[in-house]
Amino acid sequence: MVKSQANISLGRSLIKSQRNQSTSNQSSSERHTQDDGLVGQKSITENTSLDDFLSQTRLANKKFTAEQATNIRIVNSSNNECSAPTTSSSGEQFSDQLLIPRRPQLAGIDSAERLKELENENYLKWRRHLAHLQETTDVVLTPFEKNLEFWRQLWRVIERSDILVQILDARNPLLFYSADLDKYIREVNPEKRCLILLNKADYLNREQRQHWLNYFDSIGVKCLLFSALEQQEQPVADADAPTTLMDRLQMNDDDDRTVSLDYRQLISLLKSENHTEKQPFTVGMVGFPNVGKSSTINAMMRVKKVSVSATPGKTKHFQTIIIDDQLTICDCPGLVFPNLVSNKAELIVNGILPIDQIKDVFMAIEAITSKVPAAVFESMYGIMLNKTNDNPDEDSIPIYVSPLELLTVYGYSRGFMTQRGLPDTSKAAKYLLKDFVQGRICYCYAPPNVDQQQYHQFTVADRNLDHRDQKIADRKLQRVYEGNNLLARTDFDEDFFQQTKMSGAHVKNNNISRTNENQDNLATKPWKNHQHKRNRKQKLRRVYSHLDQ
Ligand SMILES: Nc1nc2c(ncn2[C@@H]2O[C@H](COP(=O)(O)OP(=O)(O)OP(=O)(O)O)[C@@H](O)[C@H]2O)c(=O)[nH]1
Ligand SMILES: [Mg+2]
Repeated sequence: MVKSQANISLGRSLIKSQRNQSTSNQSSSERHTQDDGLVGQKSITENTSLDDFLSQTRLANKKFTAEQATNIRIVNSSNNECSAPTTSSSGEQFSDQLLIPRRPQLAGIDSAERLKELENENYLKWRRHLAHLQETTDVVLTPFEKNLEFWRQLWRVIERSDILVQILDARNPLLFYSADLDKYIREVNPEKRCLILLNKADYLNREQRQHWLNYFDSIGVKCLLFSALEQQEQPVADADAPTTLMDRLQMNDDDDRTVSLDYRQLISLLKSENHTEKQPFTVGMVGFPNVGKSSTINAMMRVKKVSVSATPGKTKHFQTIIIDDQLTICDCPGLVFPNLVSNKAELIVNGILPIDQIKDVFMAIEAITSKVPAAVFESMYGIMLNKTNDNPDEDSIPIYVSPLELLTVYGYSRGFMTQRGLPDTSKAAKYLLKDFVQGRICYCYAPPNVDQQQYHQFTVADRNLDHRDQKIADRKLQRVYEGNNLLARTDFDEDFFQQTKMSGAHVKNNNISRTNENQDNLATKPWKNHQHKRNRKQKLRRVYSHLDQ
């Protein structure tokens, strides 16, 4: 039956009025504004100055007219301020000024428009504060999140949650930690608390885990260790078994905090934080992009409930997942909080920004080669590198490699070539960065007051070849070498002329070459010799010759 147009529009208007009613019935704490133009947009960490200016004028609700030729200022190019940013040694003293934007107090706000205006105002104030901090000091900030819509989503998650779990990548926890988030959640409601979950604990050994637990204890923050990947990989049937070897060795020691939590332990620990017996208790998962917020939720659910990706910025809208009738989890999109980082390359190698956003491949690879010794690359990729001497002491053994050398040699070895026949360094850089971000080349940062050299030591793995495999590989290599090394052979010319003799080109009446060819053929292919058949036929003819007469 075909529905009439009138029925459809009646249905639509009923749905619309219902939706309006439900919005107006919401409690004041659940009122949120959303800039329709911003929904579904990407996270913005870097803007051109014009984009930035335009977005700020839009938020400030101001209109500008262009003025030509009146405001021209000549900038001396020799005095250019665009030099590479550096981290200030005195940067830590400003860490208490690295704030996240606050949502305006809802009391006394009567309309959504007014709330939106105040949110924009607060956001602009916050941007000005950070800009002022950068201008007046030598502090260089992380390219932090500049899309207000993402901050609105964080505000929403904070208001819904009873506790916040700040998820940090265990390889470099302080880069991902925002002390101000802890402060802000208490400002919203003094009953709310913040926990630290060091995810990707599978990258750390026992001593490293202990160092970080000691550090967070010393600053009075509750810290838990978890590995979403290990928990996901654990088969459902073996759910009761401990996961890693280290965890198996320590399975009897319940009090050992260096053992990463089992997903059931994590769930019960979160439930135990519910001191007010609120049902359901809501936990917000927040943090930088790519730290494993969604993976942790999937590990807790034992199924893939939310999407996960190795590319940062996968979750774009917050989602609510019900674990059971006592516990609900909120998955928040990843946000880059303001922090002190030397440059954008640092964010890329730490997996916070997508590798595709890379502009200067050498700067990004420098961030890796300055930490990882050349021997690690050599053993991992089976290449030989020319090392540079980083140490001013002339006699010291060079252990590091320059980005150009690494990219060139690695590019050659993988066959990444440009059309001009040169190694494709940008393609090589992307593969190397991927290996670093995904932990195939693992580098872990020490907490303050722990010596980095002692904390993280590289062990160069032999290339997983046992003795027999190594022999086979050597023989193969030798054969390839011998096959290719034609100049070393003494019979090189003879072979060549032999080949032309055997070429068998068809020349009319050239019996010599054909006879030669036949003889050669008979020598190499005996099944082509039909002489014996001819003999047999002649013999038969002789035997039966009387019948022919
Ligand atoms: N080694 C290891 N990798 C992990 C672990 N947890 C997550 N990952 C990997 O980290 C990457 C990012 O995981 P996600 O769960 O998408 O991270 P997210 O925090 O939700 O990221 P956004 O949605 O972009 O904010 C994926 O490639 C995961 O496989 C872990 O415990 N160990
Ligand atoms: Mg996610």
